[in-house]
Amino acid sequence: MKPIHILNGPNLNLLGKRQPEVYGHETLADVETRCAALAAELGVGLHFAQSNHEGAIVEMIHAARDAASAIVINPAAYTHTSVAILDALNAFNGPVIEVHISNVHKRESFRHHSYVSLRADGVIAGCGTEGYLLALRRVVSLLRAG
Ligand code: CA2
Repeated sequence: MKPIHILNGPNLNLLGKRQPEVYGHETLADVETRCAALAAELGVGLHFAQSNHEGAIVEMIHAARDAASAIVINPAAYTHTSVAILDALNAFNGPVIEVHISNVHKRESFRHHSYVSLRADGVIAGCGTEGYLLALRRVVSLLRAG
């Protein structure tokens, strides 16, 4: 099985450094460590990345077309704005799970709409950083079910 790509959008590099009341105390490096441990337990490869640039995320999704069996993505603010990320995901063939650390539906109304949800096979929101682990389990289960 090709690795699973976990992609993160803008400002998530600040995780654990600002707004802990919304996003918790873990850093993105902590999240990557936990995901890598779970991936090893599940016997799958993992590629974990973050960018603050929309075009770079589009290119990461293009790269995943050949290199990944599934995508877990937290597009951050681009969730609510980016047709380009939606179009890139529509050109990817495997499972896609969208993750949000916070419960976007409990927040401002502009966070209630997601372009990415038009493509995602599942959405996890409001489960904190554990959402990444739940998403990883879900894509492995979808891939194993064939
Ligand atoms: O809840 C999520 O995971 C979000 O995708 C996070 C985005 C936000 O725009 C989405 O509506 C929901 C924001 C990511 C910014 O992350 C920060 C983390 C710590 C400090 C500052 C920003």
